[in-house]
Amino acid sequence: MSSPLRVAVTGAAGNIGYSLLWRLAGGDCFGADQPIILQLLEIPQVMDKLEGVVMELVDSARPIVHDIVATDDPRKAFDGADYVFLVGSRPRTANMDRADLVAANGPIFVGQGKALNDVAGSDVRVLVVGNPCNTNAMIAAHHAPDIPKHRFTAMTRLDQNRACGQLAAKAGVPVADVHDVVVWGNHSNQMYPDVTYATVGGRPALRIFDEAWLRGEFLQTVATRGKAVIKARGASSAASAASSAIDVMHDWYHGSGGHMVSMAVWSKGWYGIPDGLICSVPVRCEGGDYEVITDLELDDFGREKLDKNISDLSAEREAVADLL
Ligand code: NAX
Repeated sequence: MSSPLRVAVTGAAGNIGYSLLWRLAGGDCFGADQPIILQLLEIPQVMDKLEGVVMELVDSARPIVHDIVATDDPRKAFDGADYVFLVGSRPRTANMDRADLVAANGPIFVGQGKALNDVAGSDVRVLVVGNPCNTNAMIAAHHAPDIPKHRFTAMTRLDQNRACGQLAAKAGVPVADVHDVVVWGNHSNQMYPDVTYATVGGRPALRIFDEAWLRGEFLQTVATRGKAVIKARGASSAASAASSAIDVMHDWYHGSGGHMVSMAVWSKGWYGIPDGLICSVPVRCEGGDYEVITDLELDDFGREKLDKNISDLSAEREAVADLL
């Protein structure tokens, strides 16, 4: 057996955490033979609940879990961490708009970025799930100057997976037959799931689905899926979010099998996305890293969608200017 990976999870006593931790402990992310040490972070008021989660993890007796650390100190949670899931943040409440959410959660990622910078492992990779995840990832990366910017990503994989699910259902094929769907932009209802290069059952998606459906019902369903889940379940997406977080880190670690996947990453100016915005783009993962695919064509519809996302992300950056 190889030596354990240190895997940190924040918001570990929350809804997503309750699903994510068991997928990690079951070996779905790094492999069934790869030992892990779970380093779990919560806020002081929630440490009792986290203790209960730890009891259940212990009671699950998962063989790859070599140790569990539960703490309210980010420096302890991130100490030597190889892979970090930043899930913890304040959820959006009834009368909060996106700007309020940005203002409420931004400061969390200042402190966590600094702690990562000081104590995380030298090869650390960080996935931000807590919303607004693109801007939170930008804030954390900004405050971790010693960690290369490309080691931070924000999660748009749930949007990609939602899109794949809809395409598979419409075509009547297993979702495993859907490849190379790409999400552009912000993790918000403005994100753009692009099927221009996607295949379904080995055939180009554009030859299977008509444009009116792709730009209408499909786009609308994916964009409002989070709300639909809340309406049906009475609670926000948790297991699907955890599953998508596993997919991101799985592919980052093992590779994406030659396929394009979506990661929101620190822009270097590709596709006209201003430097330093964390924006979802197509990538391929291989050898423990990812490469942004920088030469795809966007049609006028896609360009307009991406431009709207760039404008939203720029406004979010403005709103947190005092934290940068
Ligand atoms: P919960 O409210 O169930 O859990 C969040 C947990 O984070 C709580 O236990 C809370 O105590 C903890 N927390 C708050 N501040 C913290 C801090 N400073 N350090 C450590 N822990 C802290 O929310 P949950 O349903 O688990 O969702 C977590 C986050 O994921 C939310 O911001 C949510 O909006 C976001 N999501 C992001 C998605 C994405 O695709 N990027 C999809 C799902 C989800 O909406």
